[in-house]
Amino acid sequence: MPRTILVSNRLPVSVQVERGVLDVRASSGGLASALRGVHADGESLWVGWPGDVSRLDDRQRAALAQRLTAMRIAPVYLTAPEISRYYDGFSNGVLWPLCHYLLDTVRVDAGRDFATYEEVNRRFADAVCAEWRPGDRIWVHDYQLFLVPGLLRRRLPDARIGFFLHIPFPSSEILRTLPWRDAILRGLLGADLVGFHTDTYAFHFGYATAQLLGLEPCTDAVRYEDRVVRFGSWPIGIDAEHYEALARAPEAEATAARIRQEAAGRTVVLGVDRLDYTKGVPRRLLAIERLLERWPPARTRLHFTQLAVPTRERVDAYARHRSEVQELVGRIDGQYGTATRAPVHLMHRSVSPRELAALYRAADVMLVTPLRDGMNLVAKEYVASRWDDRGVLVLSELAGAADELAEAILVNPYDLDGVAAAIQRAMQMPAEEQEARMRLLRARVRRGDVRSWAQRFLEDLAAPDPDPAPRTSAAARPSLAAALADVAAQRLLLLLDYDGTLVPIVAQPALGLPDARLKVLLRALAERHEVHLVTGRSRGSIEAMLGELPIALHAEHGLWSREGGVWVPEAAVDLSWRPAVEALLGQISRRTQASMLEIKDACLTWHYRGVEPQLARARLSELRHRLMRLPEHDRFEVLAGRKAIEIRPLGAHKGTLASKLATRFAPGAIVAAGDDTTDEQIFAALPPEALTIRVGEGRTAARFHAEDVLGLRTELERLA
Ligand code: GDG
Repeated sequence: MPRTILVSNRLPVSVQVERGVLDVRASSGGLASALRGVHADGESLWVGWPGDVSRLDDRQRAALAQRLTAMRIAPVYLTAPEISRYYDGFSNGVLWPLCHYLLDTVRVDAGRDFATYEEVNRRFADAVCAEWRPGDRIWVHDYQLFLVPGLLRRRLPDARIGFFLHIPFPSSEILRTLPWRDAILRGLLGADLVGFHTDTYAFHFGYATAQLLGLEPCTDAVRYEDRVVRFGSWPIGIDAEHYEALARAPEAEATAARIRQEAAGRTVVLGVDRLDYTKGVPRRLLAIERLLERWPPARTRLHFTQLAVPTRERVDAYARHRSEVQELVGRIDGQYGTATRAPVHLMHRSVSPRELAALYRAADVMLVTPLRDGMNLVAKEYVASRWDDRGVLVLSELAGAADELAEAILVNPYDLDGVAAAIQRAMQMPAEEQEARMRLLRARVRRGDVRSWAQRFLEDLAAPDPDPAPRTSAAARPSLAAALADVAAQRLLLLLDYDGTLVPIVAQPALGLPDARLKVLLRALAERHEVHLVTGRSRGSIEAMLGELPIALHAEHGLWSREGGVWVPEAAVDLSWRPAVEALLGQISRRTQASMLEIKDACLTWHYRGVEPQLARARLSELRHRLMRLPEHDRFEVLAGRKAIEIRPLGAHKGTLASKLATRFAPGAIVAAGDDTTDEQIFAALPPEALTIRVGEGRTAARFHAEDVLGLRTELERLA
């Protein structure tokens, strides 16, 4: 039976040794509780790190292994140095602050940490591969495991892989500062479905694939290699019923009453956060200070409790953060406290779920003001606990939860005056308004609870691809080496594209020069075979680079051929459309930074490789639209290439040339290689027996694949 394999850094349990006794405890935290339901309900297996087991002896380890197996858990054990580099160093020292837009906090020079991050991600992938059976779905979680989907895809090409990110996916302008950004994006693109909390994060991801990898994403999918990767938002929820039940329990009522009594008629204001610098506690305290300063009644009416749960204390930034918070609390209480009362109370510890529910029940005003937060479950837990429809939520607009919880008082956490004013407004909000807002909030939190979140993601993961590409696993593909070895003894017709096929694509076409080894290869091939270079470049450009070699050159997709030493035009071509098209392209090119218009003898090519992706898309659609409206529109053809669009005479393409040349050779003695749509016209024009080779991934009519330029060149060396 197919299963769901859950993969996350932390497991739903964590292992400790207390006075030599093995202790396996349920671990807390949003992710573990969110997935616990999936694991309990269905056929599933959970792969993750159980915590530090270095102090266990062999007997305890065996006992632990047995207990984990019984819980359907496959542990990935990590050493202390691994934890320090992969978890503290790279995950929490680099990725965490980066994704929360705190560039100054990102560790400097984390190369070694990244190497360990890669290594540990590989170990997680190994553990999944060891367990995976055909039909199993894999669901990988969070930023500690960004590379896992990509690593899995290489080894399990046919597996269904989902990924969910629990923290914000930053704007691509932030992501681009990360030296390992490409690896992270390619890792994610190994998945079939990539999920985020909000549409904004999903948009950032799509945009980053365009800006940083040059892909062409649509709103919710992007083609990568030979697959479609879907992405979108699946906002996580909480177990709303459970929180409501906790808050309804008489015990919680009693504790809440005690808290209110201690506040002695003051307004109970609450903050609940892991003591993490992204949660905005210092600024929240400054806003409270501002309120006490500006609105004197607050000095006798406000009772603020901040529960600050210890977290990641081994990371330097967290220790500094803790002292900053403690100092601020001291300063405010020093200034505004009396002999018997302090306006701010700091609880630096964790509390039981029951106690937490009681705190939520007691709070008249809840402050959730992170500087950035993927979602923020505390906001939802507060709402779910308020079955009496009372209380006011003040929520940062920079938390993912703000997209759903619009009836909260939304604030910009960087605006101290704004936050102070919002707290005052919350403290003064009439009961009817509280009720109206809270009722809507509660309905929404209950509807989007954690079960429906997991169910919807897993259903979407199982759904068939919208536009399936034929999937051939690498192993099932026919071997190019063997096919070439079979024909090597004959005299062959070689039709070779240039850019992207014999040399890598570079930013500027003028820089795509042939290296000495390529020239040696082409010369050697020409001694035994008939070599034709078929390019979209102009005559002048290709001749300057390869004119000295004894091979035939074809420029502008075959409009010009040089088989002896002189260029011959294909046939009389109608160029009456050129002036109008050139004027239009010139106009668009001038308005578009980093684009370039290439003017050849017959064709015009507009290159937009470096153009800002959204602008490029808009300009392309404008261009296509205006081209179609030209009176000359039936005299030219428009062809989309790689980050370039080409306008050329009707009917002149590489395919026309290929079929003409092919008549001179037996079908089995033709070898053609290319990397983009213009080369597909060659593949389509040749007889089915020809050895057609696509360089790189992508939809193709070619029979064989070469991984990249170097891969193809190595294969061609067999023929020389
Ligand atoms: C990440 C993302 C996203 C806290 N203190 C105690 C305690 N908690 C519980 C809360 C809540 C959870 O921990 C914290 O969840 P958050 O969502 O607020 O924040 P992160 O831990 O940063 O979680 C976040 C989440 O993943 C899920 O995708 O929402 O944006 O950063 O459930 O109640 N629980 C108990 N005692 C405490 O002292 N029992």
